Parts: sequence; structure tokens; C-alpha cells
Amino acid sequence: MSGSDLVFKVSPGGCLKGEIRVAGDKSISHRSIMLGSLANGVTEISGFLEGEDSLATLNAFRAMGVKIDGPDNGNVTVHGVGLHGLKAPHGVLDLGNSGTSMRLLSGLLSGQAFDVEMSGDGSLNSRPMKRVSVPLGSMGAIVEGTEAGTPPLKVKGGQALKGIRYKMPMASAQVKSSLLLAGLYAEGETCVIEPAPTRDHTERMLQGFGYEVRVDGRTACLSGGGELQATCIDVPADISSATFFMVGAAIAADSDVLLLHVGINPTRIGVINILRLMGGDIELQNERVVGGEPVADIRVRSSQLRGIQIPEEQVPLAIDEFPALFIAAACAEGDTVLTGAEELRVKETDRIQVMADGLKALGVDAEPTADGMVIRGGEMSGGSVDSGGDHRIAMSFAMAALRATGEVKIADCANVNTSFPGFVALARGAGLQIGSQNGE
Ligand code: SPQ
Repeated sequence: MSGSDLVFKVSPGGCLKGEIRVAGDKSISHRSIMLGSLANGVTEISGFLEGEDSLATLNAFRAMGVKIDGPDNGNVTVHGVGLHGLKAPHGVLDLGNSGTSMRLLSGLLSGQAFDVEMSGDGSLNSRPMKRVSVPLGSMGAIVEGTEAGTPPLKVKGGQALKGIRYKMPMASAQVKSSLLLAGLYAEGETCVIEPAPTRDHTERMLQGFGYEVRVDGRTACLSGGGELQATCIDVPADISSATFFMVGAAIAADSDVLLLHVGINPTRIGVINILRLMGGDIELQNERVVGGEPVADIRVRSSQLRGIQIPEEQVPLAIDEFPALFIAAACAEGDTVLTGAEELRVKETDRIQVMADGLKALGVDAEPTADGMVIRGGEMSGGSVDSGGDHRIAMSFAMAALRATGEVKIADCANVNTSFPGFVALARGAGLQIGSQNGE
């Protein structure tokens, strides 16, 4: 089905209740396939996200000769081939909508003996890749895209890589991870310095596979020439997917949800911090560590939110959560101001512009700025919005209906399956009056 064919229709009002386990963490799922494939031995994964993005990564490794059983109810068995065991794929690797797959693979494939070409859908093929191809070039890799620096990308094999010390110009876990994965194949030490903390799943998981990563503040270093040893990975529920229910429960009167087994890695909890600053009622229960990642059950009850100036240090910690947080801001008392979030303009869509357009279509006073948005909380009407094929925008506007005064109709929602298959059924079970149908 083409992305433009699926429409969500959500009736106004209602509340969210119950215990909910959302889909597995997308970032961790990608990395579990990548590192499992490069390890010596058999890696068992549970809780794997069976979404289109992580499946694109899984299929890419199958195409490079890795035997992978599953997924079966979130269980995947990866028969690792070792760091030098991948084989040339027969055709172009199709990575669909997934920026993580393409950027991390750019680094990992730079160290192989064979050439690879990677491509994606219209959205992915318009996203910037020079952020990885340029520093990888300094390591001796050859990664070529279009003149504009977008995919398709050709990675030339057989290059001798050398470690570098790279100060990232933007806070990006994808760039950091891409360079660290190339560093596995480089001579000497590769160090990446980030301007602000970003998700550290790659560093944690490499350590889980027995590979030494030296982290000192905002610098992560590793040396090439080691080996990965297979392990077991329990993928927690994705805090980015839990976010829709957190925001929905916060804005809808009489709501009370318990989100189960959610990853609360400190580099991902910006949404909790920001909602709490807005007056959200959020309680972490049963905190524990599972396979090197902190996990908790998250209870969220309705509350009257208030507008805030979002602290810039929270931005990279909540980068994927802003579409949903903009809905929270629209329901808050007063103004919410976001700055320092220009990265939102180069996600699956320009998330600042597409969200501002959708909010305005629902009668919300939302002013986009170069690096953020100013949103005045108030009433939200019903209306028609276009997600632009962006999964997070589609799910955010679905939750907006809890507070809208009329039906919210959202176009172009098929890509919800990239990160959260089963969203509609789960949301309906929790109380959202959502239907989906093939549209015009
Ligand atoms: O994989 P993709 O398409 O880039 O997915 C997004 C998302 O909203 O699902 C971003 F659009 O998540 C990124 C995230 O924004 C996943 C990610 C990762 O797994 O390393 C890191 C973030 O991107 P970045 O560019 O800030 O490093």
C-alpha cells in the first residue's frame, strides 16, 4: 500500500486507561541485528520491533549472507558471521524509510571488502548523508551520494581505514554510531566527541558484546581490531512509542495508564523531564536494569499542563518526541517555546513545518521558527491534517483528538508501521476512538 492510502479518523474526546506494552525499541532493535551479525556465535534477541525500519536492517543483513531466524513474536536468532564474514549483496540494499539503517550501515560497510549501494523511499532519499560521508572520508572510506549529499549511497569496499578523533558539529547518535562502527575496522583509535549527550545504545551494546568502548564525558573511543562475542538481548519497549500514550494520558481528563517495561536510558528521557516541567503527573515504578539498559513501568495520569520554555539541553534527549510534545503544548495553559531544535527539520519530514501546519489546521496558534516553535495553548478544533508520511506526526495527531472538539482526520498514515505496528489496536484498546481506512 502506498503511504498516502491510509487515513486515520479519530473521534473527539475520551480518555486512556489500562496497562499497555508498546512496541520494542527501534534504535536498540536495529543495533541488535547489526552487532549480532558481526559477532562470533549465536545471538538471541527478544522484544525485537517487527516494524518496517528494523526489518529493513534485518533484511539487509540477510542479503549479506547472515542467517537470521524469525522474527517470531519478537524473538530473533542471529547466527553471527564475525566482523569479516559478511558477503556482497546481489542488488541494492533497500532501507525503506529508515535513516538509522542507512547512516549506521554507511560506517559499518565502509570496513568491508566489497562494494554496496543503499537506497530508500522518497523521504530517506532526501535526507542529508554528508554528516556521515564526510567524516567517514577522513577515515579513508569512500561513501558517495548525489551532488546534494543525499542517497542513493555507494560505499566502496576494500579501503584501509584509520581511526580519527572527530568533533561532531551536531548532536547525532547516528553520526556517532556510524563512526564507531567504522572504527571497528580501523587501524588505531576512533574517538567521537558530541556537543551534547545523545542516545548511547551503540556504546552500551558494544560493551554487552564484549567490545571495549571508552567513554569519558562526551567522548566515546574504541580501537579497531577486536572481536564481538554473541550475547542475549532483551529489547525494552520504546520510550518514543510510549510517548504517544504518555501525552495522551496527560492531556485527556480521567486518564490513568501504566506503560510496561519501557526503556528509560538517561539519554532518552527528555520527554519525561519536559512533561514533568509542564506539570505532568508521571511516576516511574519497578525500575530495573535489563541487559545493560535501564527499564521501568511508567504511570501517567491526567493533569493540567502549563506552557514552558523548553530547556535546550533536553532537546537531544527528546528529539523524536517533539511531534507529541507539540500536542501537549497545544493543550497547556500559556505559551510553550522550543529553540535549539533545527535537527527536527531533517527527520522523516520537516517536523517543525509539518506539525505547525497540522496544528494550525486544528485552530492552534503555532508559529514555526528556524530552530523550533512557539505554541499558545488553548482549544483545539477537529479538522483534517496531513502527516506527510511521517509516523510520529500521524500518531501525535491521533492523540490530539482526545482534546479536540471535533473529529481529527489524518492523511498518509501507513508509515506508522515503520516504528509502531499495532498502534491502532493498542490505542483503541486504551480508549482512543480511532479507526483507520484506505483513503482517497
Ligand atoms: O531512523 P530514523 O528514520 O532517522 O528515525 C528517527 C525517528 O523518529 O524514528 C528520526 F527521524 O529516529 C532517530 C533519532 O532521531 C533514531 C536514532 C538512532 O537510532 O540512532 C537517532 C536519532 O537521530 P539523530 O540524527 O539525532 O542521530
